[in-house]
Amino acid sequence: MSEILEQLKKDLYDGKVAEVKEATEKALAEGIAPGEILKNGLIAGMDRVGVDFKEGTLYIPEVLIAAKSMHAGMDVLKPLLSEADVQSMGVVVIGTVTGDMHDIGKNLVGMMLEGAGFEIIDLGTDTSPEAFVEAVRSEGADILGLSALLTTTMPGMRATIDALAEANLLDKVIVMVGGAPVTEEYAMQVEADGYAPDAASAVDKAKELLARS
Ligand code: B1M
Repeated sequence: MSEILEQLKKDLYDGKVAEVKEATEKALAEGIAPGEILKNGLIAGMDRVGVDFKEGTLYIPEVLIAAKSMHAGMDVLKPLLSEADVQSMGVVVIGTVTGDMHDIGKNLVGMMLEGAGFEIIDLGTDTSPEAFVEAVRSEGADILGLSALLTTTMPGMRATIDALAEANLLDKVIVMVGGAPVTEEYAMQVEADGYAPDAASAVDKAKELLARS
């Protein structure tokens, strides 16, 4: 592992916002691919945060500042990950489900889809089923992406799918779900059209589902 990525991981863990931005720029200047910086620097650092948060050696304020650092690094990488100048592949409405404030993974999925040529309408976090339905209708979405990071908010996926059915939109939009606690089995259980474990596979899955529709 290169020294700069090790530094990036450490700075992210320590919540050093300016240093994370700097290290991300330095890694790019050293010729490291944006995808590798993301995976082995930013995401790897955030994974360590997650482990220590779970074990109780890091607390919410520290996690929040690490998340802020993650965003600072992602801001540098975003134009590079999204620079593919291709015709629109379709419209994706994406958001984190009701009651859930986590947005880093959802933002990554949005960035990667954008990079693959999709038009992204991001509804942010804590999005109600009604807001998803309204956006799917008004934006003429091809795909709806639902993200959840808490076991307690996963039912928001089912509620959103039920609301789409009630609005007669379920057969007009492809529903994709994901997030750390979400599984393929859960996706089937809530009758989503597809599931992806990470941002890169979300792009493959979106293309596959569109080709099948
Ligand atoms: Co929270 N949190 N958090 N948190 N947090 C987790 C999720 C947790 C696993 C930590 C732990 O205990 N180990 C735990 C959930 C336990 C559970 O339910 N199973 C947890 C908890 C409990 C909580 C609170 C309840 C804590 C509290 O208040 N007591 C609270 C809830 C607040 C709320 O939402 N209502 C809370 C709060 C927070 C912060 C606000 C402090 C902060 C969020 C900041 C932000 O997002 N802006 C935070 C963070 C940062 C985390 C951890 C540490 C990191 C999450 C993250 O960003 N990961 C997390 C522990 C962990 O996951 N390691 C944790 C990096 C990101 C790149 O990965 O989001 O998994 P991820 O996204 C991946 C894939 O999942 C996938 O692709 C992404 C990229 O590869 N993916 C999709 C995601 N969405 C997808 C959608 C798709 C397809 C793929 O299709 C549409």
